[in-house]
Amino acid sequence: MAQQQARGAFIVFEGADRAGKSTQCQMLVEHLQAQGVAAELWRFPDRTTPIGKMINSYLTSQSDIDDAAVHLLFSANRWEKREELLRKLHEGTTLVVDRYAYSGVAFTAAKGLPGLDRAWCMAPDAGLPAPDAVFFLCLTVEQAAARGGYGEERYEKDEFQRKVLDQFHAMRGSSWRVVDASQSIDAIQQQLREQAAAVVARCQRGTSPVGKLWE
Ligand code: ADP
Ligand code: FDM
Ligand code: MG
Repeated sequence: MAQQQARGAFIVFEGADRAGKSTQCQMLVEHLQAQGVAAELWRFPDRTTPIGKMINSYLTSQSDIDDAAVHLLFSANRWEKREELLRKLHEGTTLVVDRYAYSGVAFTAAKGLPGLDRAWCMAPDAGLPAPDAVFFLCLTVEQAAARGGYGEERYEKDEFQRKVLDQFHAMRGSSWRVVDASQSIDAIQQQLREQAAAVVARCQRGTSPVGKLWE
């Protein structure tokens, strides 16, 4: 059997809108870096690429794109980053990623459109690198609402967010760590740091190759 190399960890954050993903990702990356761990913050969609710019224009309602087509763009936006993502991990950099394919599936499947069921939504992401851990920040729509109003983007509506949450819960798997996101920012961060340290250490031992979605 080929000997495995030490590598960076691939950690994904998922959860409801306003659950605190972006806040916690940023804090975790800064913490890891302060500990001497090579770490980068990534996010999906990555709005900087040509595909990401089309997605941004859709999310900000500057353009309308067919639901199936935009789903494939979100997936393509992950595929176009695949090589760089794997290279970074193998160079030893830990990636903390704000949303990934689980959001892709949850948001399209939540539309409840004929033909676009969960199996269809999952298919284009099959074979992408699988995260070593998914930190799911769990918050109800009502708790999220107490954190202030939505922004201007498509999908930022209570009724739709409820359906998205149902889809997330249906996808929970063994790599998921569910965190109660109604706690204080610091209490959540403390738990995430402990969980992340274990994942980073496991990947540094070099016994754990990067998996593939949805295997
Ligand atoms: P997300 O990226 O999941 O949409 P953000 O990190 O942008 O969430 O946080 C959304 C809002 O909620 C921000 O105003 C943020 O300061 C606030 N917030 C984040 N975490 C908490 C928390 N644990 N308790 C209270 N407010 C929070
Ligand atoms: N989103 C995100 C999708 O619909 N599909 C995807 O594959 C991904 C990664 O884009 F409404 C949605 C989820 C959210 C929006 O918002 C991105 P943030 O604030 O940039 O996370
Ligand atoms: Mg965010």
